[in-house]
Amino acid sequence: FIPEPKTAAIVGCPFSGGQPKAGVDEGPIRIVEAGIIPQLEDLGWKVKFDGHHEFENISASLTSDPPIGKLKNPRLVSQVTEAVAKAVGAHAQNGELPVTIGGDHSLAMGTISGTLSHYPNACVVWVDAHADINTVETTDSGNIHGMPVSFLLGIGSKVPEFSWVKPLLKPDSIVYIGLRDVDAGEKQILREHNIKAFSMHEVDRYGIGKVVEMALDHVNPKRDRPIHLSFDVDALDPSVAPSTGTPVRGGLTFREGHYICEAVYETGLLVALDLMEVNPSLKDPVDVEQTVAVGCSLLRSALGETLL
Ligand code: HAR
Ligand code: MN
Ligand code: MN
Ligand code: MN
Repeated sequence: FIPEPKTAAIVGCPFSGGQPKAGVDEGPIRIVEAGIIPQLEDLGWKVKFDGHHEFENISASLTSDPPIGKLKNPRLVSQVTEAVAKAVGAHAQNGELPVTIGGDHSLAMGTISGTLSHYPNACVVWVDAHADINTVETTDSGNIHGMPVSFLLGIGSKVPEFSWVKPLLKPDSIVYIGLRDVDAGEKQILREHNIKAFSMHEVDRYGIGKVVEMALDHVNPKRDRPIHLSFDVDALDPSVAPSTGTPVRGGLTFREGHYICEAVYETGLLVALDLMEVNPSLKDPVDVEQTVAVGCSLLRSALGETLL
């Protein structure tokens, strides 16, 4: 799908409005400072990066952004993710592979909308401790980073402020890997809509190799659909990626996380990539450096770095 010479477009998204903890907006800045661009160039990619996106004008234009129902910062999240959707869609249209670095996972409302605008048949592999599928009705926290999938599917009651989000994603076109902290309401949604999910229980039972094969067999049985990989760093065990806003014990090992990225790359079908929720302000410098480094190495694995 991506023409040669392969070009990746870094979409740096310093954004934290989908959740309450400051610092996740520094994630993309640190990952770029750590050298992700030359690292991807070393893998043979042409890498475009024209600076991190600036969402300040959006925040500045919002004199106030009171909650809508439980949803926090709804106008800000909507306008930022709409801008991200346009950026990602334009990169895809240009034949580039958008690599979106967050920032919190509400951004995936934008990235996946952008991908589907150009590749309507794309499927999504969502790697996360969380299902991020709460609706307006089921969210307890009101943090929109726990909700992007429901907006993409068009489930739950509609919020006019988010009318730009088109329900382009079908429930059989997304598969989860790594889940272990799923709210009761989310479990019900997953069941109701028959959404395939491989939790850590299945990773333990079958091993990561079999889980990725089963996941791809579900969303992409003929291996002919473009793939959007949305990777929340909290899918990894907190011992591997400690500096993230909602760590949950019992996560993917370093190798399991990288294996998913390698296996998706090997399909030759990857058209868009997200790496979200690295928050460099939550831990000591050693843990932060480890988390930033693992973010970089996940991105390299998804873009073709091999062990041999
Ligand atoms: N399910 C909880 C909520 O809706 C927490 C989920 C959000 N945490 C994330 N997303 N990092 O993956 O608030
Ligand atoms: Mn750009
Ligand atoms: Mn997430
Ligand atoms: Mn998560």
